Amino acid sequence: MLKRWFAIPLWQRVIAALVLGIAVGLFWGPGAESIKIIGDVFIAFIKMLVVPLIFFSLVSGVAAIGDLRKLGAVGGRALLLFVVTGQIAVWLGLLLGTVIQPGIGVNTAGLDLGPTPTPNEATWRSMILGIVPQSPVQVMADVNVLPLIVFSLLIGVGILMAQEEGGPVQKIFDSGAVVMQHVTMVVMELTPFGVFALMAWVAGTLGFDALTALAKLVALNYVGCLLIIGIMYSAMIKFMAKLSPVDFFRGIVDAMAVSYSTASSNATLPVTLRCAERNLGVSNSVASFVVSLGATINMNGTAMYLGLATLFGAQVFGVDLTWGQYFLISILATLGAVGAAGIPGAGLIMMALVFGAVGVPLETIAFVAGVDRIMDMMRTTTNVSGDAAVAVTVAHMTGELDRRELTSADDI
Ligand code: DAS
Repeated sequence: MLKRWFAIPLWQRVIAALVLGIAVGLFWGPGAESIKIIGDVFIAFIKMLVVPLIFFSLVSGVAAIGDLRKLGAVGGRALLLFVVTGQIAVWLGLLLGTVIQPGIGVNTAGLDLGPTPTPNEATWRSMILGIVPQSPVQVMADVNVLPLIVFSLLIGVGILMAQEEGGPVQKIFDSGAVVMQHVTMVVMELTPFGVFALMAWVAGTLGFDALTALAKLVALNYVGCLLIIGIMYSAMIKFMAKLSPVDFFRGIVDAMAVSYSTASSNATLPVTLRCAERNLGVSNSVASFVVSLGATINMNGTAMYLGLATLFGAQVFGVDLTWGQYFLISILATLGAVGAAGIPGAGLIMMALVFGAVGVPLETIAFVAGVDRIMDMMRTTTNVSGDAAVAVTVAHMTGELDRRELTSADDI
């Protein structure tokens, strides 16, 4: 029985749990609240992953650069493109959430929200000081992601400066990152059960209004991702890499298919590397640096989603946001995307980081968790396409793009 269960791809089990959960919830009504605990346990396991995943994945990703000098021509251009595309993605998510307002109209009066996080009233001075991980262990204990990201990046750079590449310290982080990815895969096996319980709770206590709002969120997630892929990446490829977008997407179609089905940038990495090098003519050194680092820190689909989902949560639970908080969301969503590991559910994990800072109830995570996998598949496809787009662009800029390699139509 168990063998047959695990033989079914996880995403199909999640979709089945989603549909079943909605049906049971609509039939059962408010009584479905009694099984929400299953979903809360699932969310608690997801939150357990935040600190170790960020710490090991980021240190390992930075140390994998292998040589600080690489952070020059190739790294500098790649990081600049990562930041610029990430910011455009976040503000696209904020624009979609503001204009369409998917979370409006849900009656959450009856919901027990638990402790609503108080908005971050930090002053600029305390925010800047807050970025410094004065007590790394305390930062981890408090799940304070911003200084944790800074601490992780510094440890990675420290390994590079100590020329400790391949040394015991880097080996600990490399294997730690792999171990954490496997631990996450184990936790993700709980997804069908968590999704079933949470969707039954949402459907049973909040009814069709909530389901309609979730459908709008999923639709906007796809619209945002398709705009990033179809407009932002196509423009980058055409005007910066001087390449035909059709040739580009034809060259990475395998990576897009694998990323959509696995919802994991890390799992898709070997395919993305092969597409970049074999189909698009990116040199091995640029591809291995940009695509590998990108799989860890360049997640434009996730950044867009974190901006959109924060507004969704604020609208559902009636939290008014100021422009200053919009700006804070844009910073934290970008950092959340940087900190998110390339594994299924990373975006769901990072939502807590952004919500807590602007006073959006963390209950929003439970509310959207049921449909996260469907959205994650498209977010990951966007993330992976962005890694390939930056690799091709940087390769062109640094003379490391062999256009003879470019696959003609009949080679695919
Ligand atoms: N699944 C993540 C990835 O692999 C993206 C996300 O969760 O948003 O890129």
